[in-house]
Amino acid sequence: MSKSRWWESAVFYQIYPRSFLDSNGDGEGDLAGITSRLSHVSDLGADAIWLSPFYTSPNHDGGYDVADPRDVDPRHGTLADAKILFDTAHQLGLKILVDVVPNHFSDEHVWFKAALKSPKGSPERARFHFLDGKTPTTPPNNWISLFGGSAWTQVDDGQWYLHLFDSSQPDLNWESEDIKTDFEKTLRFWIDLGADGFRIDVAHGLVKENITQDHYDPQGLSNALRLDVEMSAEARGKLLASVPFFDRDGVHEIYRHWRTIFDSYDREIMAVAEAWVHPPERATLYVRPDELQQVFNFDLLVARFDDREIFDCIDRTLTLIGGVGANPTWALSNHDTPRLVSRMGEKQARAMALFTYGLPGAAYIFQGQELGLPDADLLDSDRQDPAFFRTNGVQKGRDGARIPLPWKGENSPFGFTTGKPWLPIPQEWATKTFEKQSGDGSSSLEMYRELLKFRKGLNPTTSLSRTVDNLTWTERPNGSGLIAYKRGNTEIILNTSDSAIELERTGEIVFSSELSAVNSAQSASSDNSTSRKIVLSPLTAIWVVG
Ligand code: ISL
Repeated sequence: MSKSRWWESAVFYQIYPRSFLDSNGDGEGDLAGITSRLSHVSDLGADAIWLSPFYTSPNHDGGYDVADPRDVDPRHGTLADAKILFDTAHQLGLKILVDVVPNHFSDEHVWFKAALKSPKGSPERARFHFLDGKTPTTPPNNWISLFGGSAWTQVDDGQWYLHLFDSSQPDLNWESEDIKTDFEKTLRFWIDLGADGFRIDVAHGLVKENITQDHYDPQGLSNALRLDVEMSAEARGKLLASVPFFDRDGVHEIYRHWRTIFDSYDREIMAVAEAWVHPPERATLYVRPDELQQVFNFDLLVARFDDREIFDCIDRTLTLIGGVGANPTWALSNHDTPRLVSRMGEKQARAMALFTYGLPGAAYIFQGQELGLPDADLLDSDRQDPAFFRTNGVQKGRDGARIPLPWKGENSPFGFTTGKPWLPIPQEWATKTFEKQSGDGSSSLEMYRELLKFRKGLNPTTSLSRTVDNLTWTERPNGSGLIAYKRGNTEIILNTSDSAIELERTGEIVFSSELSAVNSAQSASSDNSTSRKIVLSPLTAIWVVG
């Protein structure tokens, strides 16, 4: 039986369970809450959901500190709730990705507790990275945690364990057979419960090299890794490209093995790698034919609203990912990065969505992106992200993008919970609730619904989008702010500049990112000839058909 490559042009809606909907009034979202509002996701026009972690966890890093990868945290419900969620999603025609977190466990995982109680050199310690220090008080090397501070924490008998993230997230040793077997069990567990695939957390981090040595940044940005300081996304990307704990060739062997597990099922199981790699060519390795089906493209997630930057990123991705016969993915925000509206501005965010989600390949939408939510300003006393604490506030952290969703009513918490939400929801969001936006043609929500309908028109069959060949650039960056591409008889045009741009086109504008929709994307027939003048407003994208 041939399996359907359902993921190729699918729209994935990312659900951050803590912040979607709380069904029991404890202030945190839960699986029953998600189930009760899945219709929002299917009505939006998404094809799949990606669920961020809901597993047993002390929750020091929003659940990415997993204490039991095969159970549900009581804050989020039970395994029975997970099964109901999966079944309901399938009934609504939605596929399900769950997050798998193979770089680390929580320090509350039974294996880490056993390691702490076991002596140096024991098999229990060999599942993690326990080493002696350089001196009794100096860690084994100078690696720095991505959340700031040393990547090593000392235990009672003097040894140190490695954690690339929080000290409550000990890194796993992928040379250990126990770890390999345990993850195979976890993958099968969720597939057997009904999951259709996985998002692989820190997919580039599993293999570490030269763990007994200090690392010196070859670009001279610093003589130790200073990830705990503010730096541009580009500088950070380059710095991380050089480190001996990311994107080592050895990770691919793990994913080749995982692929054999996925392929052993009679339905199509897929995975998307969260791999921040540099240079972008390195990303193609994760999607070779015998590896994973997708890799996130993070260039657009950090790009500025600039014609050249956007064009370069898209064009490079199509060439590289298409070059290995894989399909691209397009994400504009997630739970780790500033929200699109805060990164670019409201108008720009709408235009960016119209331009990006017409591209061939899969689209990822982070919950609340469809509502046009910005990041919230938080009091430092409300913050929970370990990155805030480990950098002594130098990095504000990611909480601003993780605020619970505003559903209805005039007052915060807008139907999210009957209790106190785990992060406060700004009262100004009264105008941004799902209820207020539903049915309002000028709202972000209705624009996304419309957009996903139009998008389906571009991808009527999966075979059409299998290759990236069906895209032609019709306007390349020339300094004016204009870029455009065509797929079939649809041209998608973006103006990133502050000035209106006049164009001659034969087709009709069917869709515009401007608030007052098609009317203001002036389209006037100058005479009866087939070509007409289009005035494309500043910071706007349009779809032209014909
Ligand atoms: O490598 C990076 C940047 O170049 C990092 O962004 C890294 O890949 C990222 O922080 C990993 O994020 C994921 O794992 C974290 C968790 O806090 C995030 O929420 C999750 O998305 C640790 O599990």
